[in-house]
Amino acid sequence: MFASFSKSKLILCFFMVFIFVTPTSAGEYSDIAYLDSTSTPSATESRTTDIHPNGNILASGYDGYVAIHDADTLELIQRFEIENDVLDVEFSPDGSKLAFTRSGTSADTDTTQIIDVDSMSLMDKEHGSSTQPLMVKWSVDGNLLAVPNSNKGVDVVRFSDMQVERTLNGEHNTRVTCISYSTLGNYMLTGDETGRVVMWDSDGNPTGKVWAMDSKIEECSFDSTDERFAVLTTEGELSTWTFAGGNIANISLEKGSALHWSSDNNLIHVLEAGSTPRILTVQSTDLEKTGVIYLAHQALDFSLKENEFGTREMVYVATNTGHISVYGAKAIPEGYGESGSDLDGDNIPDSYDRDDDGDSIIDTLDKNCQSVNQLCSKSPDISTIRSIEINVNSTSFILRDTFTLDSETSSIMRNLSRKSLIADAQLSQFEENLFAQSICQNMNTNHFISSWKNVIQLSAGQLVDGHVDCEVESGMTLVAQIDYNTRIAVTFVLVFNLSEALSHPFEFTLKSQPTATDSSLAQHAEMHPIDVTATSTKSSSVYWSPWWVIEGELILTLEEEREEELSFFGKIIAGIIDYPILLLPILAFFVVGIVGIIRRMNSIDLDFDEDDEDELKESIDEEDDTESDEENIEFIDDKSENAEEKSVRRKVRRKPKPEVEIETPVIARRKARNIPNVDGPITKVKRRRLDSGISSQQPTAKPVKASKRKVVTTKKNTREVKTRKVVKNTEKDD
Ligand SMILES: [Ca+2]
Ligand SMILES: [Ca+2]
Ligand SMILES: [Ca+2]
Repeated sequence: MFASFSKSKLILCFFMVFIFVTPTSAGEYSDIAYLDSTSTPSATESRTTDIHPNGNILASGYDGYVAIHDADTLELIQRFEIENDVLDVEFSPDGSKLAFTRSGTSADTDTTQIIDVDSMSLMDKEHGSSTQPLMVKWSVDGNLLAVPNSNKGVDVVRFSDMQVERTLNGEHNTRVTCISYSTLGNYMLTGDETGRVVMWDSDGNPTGKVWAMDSKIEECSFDSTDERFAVLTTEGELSTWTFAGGNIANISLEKGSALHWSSDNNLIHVLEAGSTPRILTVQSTDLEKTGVIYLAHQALDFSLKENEFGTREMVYVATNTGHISVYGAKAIPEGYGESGSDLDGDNIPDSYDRDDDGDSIIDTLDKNCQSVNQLCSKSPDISTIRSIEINVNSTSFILRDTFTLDSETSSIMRNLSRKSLIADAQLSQFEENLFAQSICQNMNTNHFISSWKNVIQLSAGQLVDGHVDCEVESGMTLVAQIDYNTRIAVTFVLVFNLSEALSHPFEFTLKSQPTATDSSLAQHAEMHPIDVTATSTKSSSVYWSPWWVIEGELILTLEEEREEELSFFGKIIAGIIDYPILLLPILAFFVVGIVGIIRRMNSIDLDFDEDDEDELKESIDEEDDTESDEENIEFIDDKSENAEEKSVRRKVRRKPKPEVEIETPVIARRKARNIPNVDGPITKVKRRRLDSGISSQQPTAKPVKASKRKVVTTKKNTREVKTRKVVKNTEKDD
């Protein structure tokens, strides 16, 4: 079961050795993690998978296709169109043939067929059955094939002419759901839907050994020495038995799906379905758990490849999608460590690097640049490079470490997750949570926590404890199935306690940029450069981006922010801006005032009309008087008009006083609002600063460990400076 050893495989082996000598007691995590997925055009509902005995090629079955992929590069070698759903694929013991079963059609009941592996062609060897044969098993010599028949038994078919050699009938009352040949070829096990397991001799006669399990048998399998066998039920009961029939060990899992013995019989790998799908590795003697891979997708079947130490090296999982997802140790990327200009500082020279500027847009698709003179692949998009947001409060130091996956990986991740819990095209919040959870469960969180703890140096006190959570920042839910561009951003939320209470100015140094932890999904993302933001509950934000590896350590100082004393009028304005509702009583007051004035004016007009009448009456009475008297009357009229105007103006001027009285309480409330304001993410963005004095420290094309200490202050600047910085990088690099 060993693949031929390419250079990258040798490196991979080196990694595996490293993993074995690393103690695994530091918390539960997976030694291998998600690597990649196969793709088979038009195929959906991957249901079954098997690996070639030499480990080089992988077979998988879908709704109407059998696909053969290279087990290492995952490239599609051949795709066979099949009339109906493929139920099982199984390589012959010598690897020269691939048998598969499929659902029949009304026109064609030939449900077991053979592919010649050497010529990659479908042979005309067929065996018909009027039932749905869920599985096919080769005898150890490769001369016979066992498939369930329609009589609730098994047909043993000769490969040579595909005719039935013998039948194993009469022992099961329900459909046969598992078949196993003993490795020495003499015995067979069959299991059925009600949980009954039967052992048969080489002539196809029942041995009289029968076992009853609690639910449908998903898998029954002899070890390679015929001393023991293991049985897994759909309800998750895993049990091991002696050949004679005695029970050895039992464990209960959530749901059972598939199992494989390790080639040395020391381990059993079990696919546990259910709400937290995972592949468990247990000791075969006591079923004690020794390893686990958490899956963020459905898992119907799996196959695996062992390395020379007998440990699973690669695991291939049928996900009920168009993909087989592959788990393994990530090989060192091509070109890693070679000399040459390396813009992002990930140790992969630009000539090899798929993403020179580390913004998760691969070079060939990178259109992010500010001017035509720039090379877009060397001008990082600040919003998608790795970002860290540090927030310090009185007792804790919280670091949000966000990485963005490239669009291809993101799209596959969404496809895998779409049906992980609910079989529909929508990605639910629960499915997103399962995805985030599996990231944290698979990674070595202790390594991750210490990777940051080791590079953060506080000027006073230290970081203690440490806890990490995984969250999906964006790109999972509400993304259309046909969207192949939206990228998934994942955040590790790291919370440390402070050994000393926070005091300002709070200075700390980021000594270097931690890389991705083993088995972490972050291994698939660009880790440099980094967009850095830091703030405390009482400081404004400090911002530095992009922080290039070559810039060396970064010193950040959080100064306590003192609120500028606002003028009396300023406070009133601020109060109204903060609480616009306060305008209502003021407006109401104005309205009431204006209405009052209008009413008052009307009443004055009435008074004057009466006065005029009286005066007119008097003037008629005194008609006999001299003409000069008439002039007097006119004079009196003029005076009364003036008096009216004056009285109106006075009333208006009196208004402003109550207006000020209303606004006064606003000032007090404004103060109470201040503290959360400092913390708010929106404010933080507005206040992002960059020290222009430091921005002149440009990375050179060749990475040199900078020993210069850089201090980031809260000196105000604009994002334009940052842009200019990027431009310079590009120019210098060019
Ligand atoms: Ca690089
Ligand atoms: Ca890169
Ligand atoms: Ca890029």
